[in-house]
Amino acid sequence: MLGWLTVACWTRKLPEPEFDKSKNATKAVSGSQRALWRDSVFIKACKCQPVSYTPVWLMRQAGRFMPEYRHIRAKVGFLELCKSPDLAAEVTVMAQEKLGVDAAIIFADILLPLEAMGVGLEYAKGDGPVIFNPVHLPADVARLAHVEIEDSLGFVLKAITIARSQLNARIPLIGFAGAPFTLASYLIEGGSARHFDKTKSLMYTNPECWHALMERLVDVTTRYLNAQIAAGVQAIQLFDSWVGCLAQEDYKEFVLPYTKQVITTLNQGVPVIHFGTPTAHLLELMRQAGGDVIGLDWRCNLDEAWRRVGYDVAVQGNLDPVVLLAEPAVIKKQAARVLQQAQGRPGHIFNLGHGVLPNTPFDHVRFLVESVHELGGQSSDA
Ligand code: 1CP
Repeated sequence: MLGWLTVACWTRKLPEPEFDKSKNATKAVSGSQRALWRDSVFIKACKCQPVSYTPVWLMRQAGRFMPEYRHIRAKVGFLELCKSPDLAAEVTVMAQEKLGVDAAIIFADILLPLEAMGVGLEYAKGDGPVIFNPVHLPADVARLAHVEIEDSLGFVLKAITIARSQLNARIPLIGFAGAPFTLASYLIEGGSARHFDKTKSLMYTNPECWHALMERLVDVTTRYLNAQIAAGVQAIQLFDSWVGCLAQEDYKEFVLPYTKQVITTLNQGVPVIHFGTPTAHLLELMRQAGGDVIGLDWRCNLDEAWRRVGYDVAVQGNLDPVVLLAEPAVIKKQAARVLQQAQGRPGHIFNLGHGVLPNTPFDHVRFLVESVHELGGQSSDA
């Protein structure tokens, strides 16, 4: 362990590692009943409680960088995979086990509830998602279908139940949804965007339509997330992936009240991670909107960002995903820098500043997880 980490480990008083690696491969027979995840390093870190080592998981930890995932995808389309609970659960559990990460995230996508709203969704090869009937006018908002979660998104809930039963009982399962702004951006742009010009134009020129759309998205998202909690997830991540394109005042007026409403309407007691990019200018406002954990992208310094949001909230992040394309020595050095910025304070969850890139070598990802465990205080016999 690095010297500065030893000094900074005053918070890590627990003598016993909460997670025994040797048990990782053994699937829990009665995981949900035993609920060992309650004492996991991940859940404790979400609550800013001291832990014996820094937990790590990675956004997009199940994805194209993983050979087993590519193998499955060679036979099954992406939407079909999301809608096959057994396969989605398999991918979820496989990623956690192969990487040795401290949390699993259910395999799904933030755009699934939009498809349920009847706008038509396709993941075109190489071009990203396409929404066939984008929202531009109040009439488009009025046309959005009411979503009965069980009927339209029951496959995600089923995947959660299966994944929970197959995961090691010590490993928490994270559920997720897109935050209202990021979902609205896909609905309005009709897919991925660069400048979010259509989204912002609607916001500025037709605020009533904007507010009506956000209200619809808050309603679907809160019911969807509460259903995920009921189905068995232990934490929630709210992805506001593209919210950093907004100025502070616009975030305050057009986004904050809605994100806050989602977070406050979620069943209490389940930690919420509130993530966005590139959000250095929005961190205090995101904190106001809520979340037990603020997700940081790689463009900000973790130490400064944490000071700004306050040490009574946990932080997650924030290694640049591109670092994983570099050689192992660089990966380790950069991981050490992130850990050094966290100073061993209670409430740091190690992650990337955004998702794992598809062209990342699997071995590098695995090496990162091992390095974080080693540098972040996991004893070698654990
Ligand atoms: O196999 C493939 O080619 C599909 C690639 C892929 C994958 C693996 C997509 C398409 N989605 C996913 C899974 C996914 N998406 C997960 C699974 C769990 C895990 O992390 O392991 C999660 C959490 C998401 C969330 C998601 N989807 C976000 C938020 C996270 C982020 O990256 O900011 C977003 C923006 C999406 C939209 C999306 N899904 C897929 C694509 C190509 C896109 C568009 C991205 C863009 O607009 O740039």
